[in-house]
Amino acid sequence: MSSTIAAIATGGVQTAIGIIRLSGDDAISIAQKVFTSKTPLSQAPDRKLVYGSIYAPDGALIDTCLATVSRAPYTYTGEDTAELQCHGSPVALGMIMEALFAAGAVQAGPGEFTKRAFLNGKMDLTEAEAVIDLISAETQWAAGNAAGQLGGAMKTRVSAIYSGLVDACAHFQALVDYPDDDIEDFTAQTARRAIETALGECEKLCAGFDRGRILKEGASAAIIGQPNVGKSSLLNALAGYERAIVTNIAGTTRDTIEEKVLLGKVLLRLTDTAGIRNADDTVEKLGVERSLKAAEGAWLAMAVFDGSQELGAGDGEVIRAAKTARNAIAIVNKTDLPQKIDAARLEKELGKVCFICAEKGEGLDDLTAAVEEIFGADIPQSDGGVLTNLRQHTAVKAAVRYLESALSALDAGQTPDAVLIDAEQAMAYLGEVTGATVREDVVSRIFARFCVGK
Ligand SMILES: Nc1nc2c(ncn2[C@@H]2O[C@H](COP(=O)(O)OP(=O)(O)OP(=O)(O)O)[C@@H](O)[C@H]2O)c(=O)[nH]1
Ligand SMILES: [Mg+2]
Repeated sequence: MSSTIAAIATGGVQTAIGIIRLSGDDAISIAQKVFTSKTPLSQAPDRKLVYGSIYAPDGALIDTCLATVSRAPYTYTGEDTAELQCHGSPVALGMIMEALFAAGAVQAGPGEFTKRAFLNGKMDLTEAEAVIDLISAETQWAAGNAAGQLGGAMKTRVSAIYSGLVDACAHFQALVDYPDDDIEDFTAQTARRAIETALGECEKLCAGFDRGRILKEGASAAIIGQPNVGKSSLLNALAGYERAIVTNIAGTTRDTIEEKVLLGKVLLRLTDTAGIRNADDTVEKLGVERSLKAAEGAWLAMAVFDGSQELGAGDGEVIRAAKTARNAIAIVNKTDLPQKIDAARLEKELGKVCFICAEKGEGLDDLTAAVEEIFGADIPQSDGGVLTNLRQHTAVKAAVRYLESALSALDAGQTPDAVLIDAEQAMAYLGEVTGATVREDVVSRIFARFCVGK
């Protein structure tokens, strides 16, 4: 028998509608104790709204609202559930929660509804983790991928690999059980092919992780350039507020400054950097080292140039640094001044050139379109079949190791039982991805990241 949990699902701020959810064996009877309606909730059909009133234990009216009940197993959690759609007053919702506690409900922990759904087999772990990803998605693309995973895209991919390995293990088991049989050659070959296929699929999943991470967490972009070209002005223009100090003194920015910015559909984790030049000053030298490092590890180098100046030796250094990033774009700033820059050379060197006036915020639409284009080409949208979750990635990587080991064991002519052990380990790790073989403490940690009420 499960306890009946209750939580405000709509957060603690004033909203038009505030929803309280209940789940557990007594969800409907507890809801009925506080909610009075013409048709009692215990007699209400599933998923039909019922109009009624909510009363405190002392009989005082708290709210008039709608309620709905759903009976196990056809519910989100797999248990009986009730939902009260009240007015979104945090005070009234708090009073209703008190009434529900008095009637026997207990406060739900973070993610407890989804945890129950997982434990009751309503969803696997990839789908459960997609719930939190969808709620916390910061871009349309991230939301799209999470929705796909919620729809079972990752579960389908991983389950297919898992079931291929079940077949392979059955073949190896046959070899272990009937070593002298003449099925040996055929069976060994079939089993090897199944392991190779599983390995290929796992490797494909791992290869997509970088892309998935960028999709989910945003792409790193380093704004680099010589001193005074307008790097910090660009950061401020994109952030929409004075994030970094801007002055006409070359070398104003000494250290890296970070800011998350949504550029069109692309979430960028921007880093403003110190101007790249041969500095004598120790602090500035360290700053320049950080600038070069930021470019090197970035998904995108946004190389800024002062359009009112001719390209010089220092710009060559900036171009070299930009080329160390995964993608690069040249940004010619200060278009409000007479132009002297050789934009054609920049295009030849870095491929894409945008013209902006950071001070007036001009040209940012073109820059946005250019970044979206680079992103779209490098990070194709996903329907949920791409790994975005570090825990899942770590487990698939471990499966890859065991599958490689299984193949080496086969190559080395080891006995089928040795290969079988490796293949079964790989299956256990794939089971961790979907939750089929995951430890309880890991499950608890996963759901602790959720919000209360989900
Ligand atoms: N005319 C003009 N001046 C600009 C523009 N953008 C920035 N500036 C000026 O250029 C100077 C340097 O701007 P910053 O944004 O501090 O340049 P930075 O590249 O961050 O410089 P460091 O931090 O020293 O490396 C400031 O005086 C800005 O006002 C622009 O579009 N047009
Ligand atoms: Mg600066």
